[in-house]
Amino acid sequence: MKCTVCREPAVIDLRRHNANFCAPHFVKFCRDQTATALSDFGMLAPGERVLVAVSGGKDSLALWDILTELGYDADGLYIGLGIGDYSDESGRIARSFAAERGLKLNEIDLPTDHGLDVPTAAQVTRRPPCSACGLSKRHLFDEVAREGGYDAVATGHNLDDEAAVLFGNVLHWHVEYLGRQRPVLSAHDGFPRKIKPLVRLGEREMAAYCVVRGIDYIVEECPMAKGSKMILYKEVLNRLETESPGTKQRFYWGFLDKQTTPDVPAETMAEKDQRTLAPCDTCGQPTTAGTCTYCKMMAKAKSAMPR
Ligand code: Q46
Ligand code: ZN
Ligand code: ZN
Repeated sequence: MKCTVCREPAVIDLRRHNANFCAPHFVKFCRDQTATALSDFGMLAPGERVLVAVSGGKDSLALWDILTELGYDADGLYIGLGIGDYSDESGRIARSFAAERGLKLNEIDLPTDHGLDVPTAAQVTRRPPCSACGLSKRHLFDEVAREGGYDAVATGHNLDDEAAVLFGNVLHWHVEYLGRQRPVLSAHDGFPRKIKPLVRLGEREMAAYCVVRGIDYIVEECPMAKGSKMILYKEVLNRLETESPGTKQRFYWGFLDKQTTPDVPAETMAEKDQRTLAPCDTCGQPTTAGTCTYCKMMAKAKSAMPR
């Protein structure tokens, strides 16, 4: 197998692009795909500061690496969720990635800084763990981005993630979610812009990018993801992809091509109605209620916890 560009031995074949790449040309391919997404969707302007949501997994670390190599001023934010060994290990990996490259990693530890871990918050408020986790992460990314003056929050969602979400939204006809499923959501009323620069790259490519670049990442999935519908949707799409390479890309990119409204604001799902936004009485984040959903959940969880 030879590199399509230079004819040297290839390290990866990309069937959906009908191409093979050697290590240097594969790295260039990943950076070029990211740069295309950034410019096609107007995600970041030159000189803007971006906060990368770092989980310790392959996608977020590859994203941080690529944005830095493309010359962006990119800091990381790692949130310790208090999910046992998974959190200990992912935190260690995120810290050593940043230290080795001299990058700035902001850190919040939910148990230490907010008095509660995700499994406990979920249990005492009777929310599914991923709901309590997602709410906490969105809230804290918004808060750190606002306080740190970042122009955008970047997440490592890749083509496989977005195709699986789209598949689920179509299966259940979640029309409202379909309208908001975009690679960029513009800033709105104190909420930062949200961007997904990896939407042109698949999961396998991100794993290969980390291997080629010598990036250590946490391979295990979060234990709370077990049995999730997203894993099932990914398996279904992978089966289709094996039979017909390019299916995922056509499905998701075709959806983006057909979106007619140019932009929607990056308000959180909890703040999606049109009532007036005012600062949360507990944390100061914009909310339509007196107290934001995150502060309500935390207050409820703390009052329900055994002393
Ligand atoms: S970290 Fe959090 Fe995910 Fe774990 S608890 Fe669910 S949402 S699965 S990206
Ligand atoms: Zn090559
Ligand atoms: Zn609040």
